Amino acid sequence: MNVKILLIRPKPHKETIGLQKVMICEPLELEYLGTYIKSYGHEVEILDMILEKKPISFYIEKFNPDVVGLTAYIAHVNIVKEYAREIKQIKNCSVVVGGVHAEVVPEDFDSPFIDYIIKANGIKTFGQIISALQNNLSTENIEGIWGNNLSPIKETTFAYPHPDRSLVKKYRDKYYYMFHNPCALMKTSFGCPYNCSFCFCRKITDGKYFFRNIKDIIDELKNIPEDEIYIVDDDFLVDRDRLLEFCNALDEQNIKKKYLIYGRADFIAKNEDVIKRFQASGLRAVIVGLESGREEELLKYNKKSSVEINETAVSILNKYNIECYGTFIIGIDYEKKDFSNLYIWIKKLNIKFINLQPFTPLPGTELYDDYKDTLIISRDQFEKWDLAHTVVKPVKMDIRSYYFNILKIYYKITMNPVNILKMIKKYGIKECFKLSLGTSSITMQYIKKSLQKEIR
Ligand code: B12
Ligand code: SF4
Repeated sequence: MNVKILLIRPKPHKETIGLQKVMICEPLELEYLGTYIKSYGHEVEILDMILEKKPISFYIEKFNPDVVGLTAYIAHVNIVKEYAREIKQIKNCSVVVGGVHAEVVPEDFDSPFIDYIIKANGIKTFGQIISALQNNLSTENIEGIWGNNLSPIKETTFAYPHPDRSLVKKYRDKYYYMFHNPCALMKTSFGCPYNCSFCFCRKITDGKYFFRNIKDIIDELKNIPEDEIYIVDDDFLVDRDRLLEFCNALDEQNIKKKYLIYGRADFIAKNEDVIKRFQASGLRAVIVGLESGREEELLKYNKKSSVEINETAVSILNKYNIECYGTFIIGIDYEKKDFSNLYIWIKKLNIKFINLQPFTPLPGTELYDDYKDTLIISRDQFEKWDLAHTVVKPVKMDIRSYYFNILKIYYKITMNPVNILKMIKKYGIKECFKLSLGTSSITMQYIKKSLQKEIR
């Protein structure tokens, strides 16, 4: 007997300062799972609650699943627990939770309404669970399930079928990333060879780094309908030979797409020729973890970079007209002058798109233990662990001024008339208007936060 499986991507909590006002990306993880499970003849549907309007109960009654799979990041922990409770009230089906947070801190999902929490090798483990349920077998010996007290080794190869993107056909035209619209996602490597002290991503693969071969990537790319591709590798700019092989393959196969990637500043600074080459094959934007314009902070974060390297990297991207989306960590020891200096530095670098993240010691990283006694947002208020709330008390400022100073930088950079004009010229007035509505709504969330009597 085939199993009916409903895979759900949750809608973020209203307290989460979410990015979905400026980007909604395809749930690639659920497409991978769904494609694999479907190949065994099961019936699979993907439900994207970011885009759906009705409550979860409606879809459970409509689809009547045997198994529900929920994906979650840290900010979704309470949401998926609540979904699980509602689902179980309607139907006694099996509820499975997976995703990067479950892989590192599975205990956070402990709930009487969740049957299986996946701590390793999501696709394989999910397949094993479905097969056990289908054949009425015990799941006790499935390694990747948290609570079975087995010690699974995380896989370092990725030999699963390419995601069948038609599983989200009805949502596809709504997936975008700022000006990359419509936009598809793709993953070509897992983990990262570096070891930045604040980084959660490395924990997902237990510090291992491995990648898919170029032929396999090109085969997948050829079947993606969208022109804009967001490569969601933690760091796509690792190996210059692999990148050159990728660019050559794109040209040989006449693949004309545009790429948004994550990349480190030190690679860009050292490999201008590769960046130039990649630009010619479609590189359009790089999200660079610049983190700070202060040497001592880069050292503290074990970033293995420097202010000079950061500056060289941004100037190379500017030189080739590749957009730099700079991400920065706002230290909890920041005072007014540090915010002013950061703004001056960003302006000097001529970066138009920034993401300012208050320093967040995510559970599962070593830093969490160092800060767990000084949290102002408790661990169980998961919806506020969104890398936008400050979870640790700022040392030299009150929280209201801290948020206000973050907002001020966002405002000064995004409302800079020169930047606005450049953006309108490049992306058109309609896209710019849409993005500014999105950013205003995030700003409002911050303003409301700053006006609350008690800021938490
Ligand atoms: C791309 C990306 C995004 C995209 C969305 C991508 C998407 N698919 O929807 C955008 C830019 C919108 C985004 C937003 C956010 N993100 Co983000 N994002 C990423 C990034 C770079 C890649 C994620 C990805 O697409 N992976 C590809 C898929 C195929 O792989 P996967 O997620 O690992 O899934 C596998 C397994 O986990 C498992 N699995 C997953 N789900 C399930 C479910 C079941 C039932 C099972 C069995 C298995 C399973 O199987 C999958 C296939 O192997 C990661 C970094 C990383 N290394 O993961 C950060 C990351 C996941 N994001 C993070 C965060 C915090 C956020 C935000 C909350 C930030 C914010 N302020 O808004 C938001 C929340 C989004 C929302 N709307 O709710 C954190 C999560 C930390 C944590 N402990 O949970 C990460 C790890 C980055 C970081 N700073 O550490 N993100
Ligand atoms: S380079 Fe990026 S992904 Fe790699 S460890 Fe540092 S912050 Fe994490």
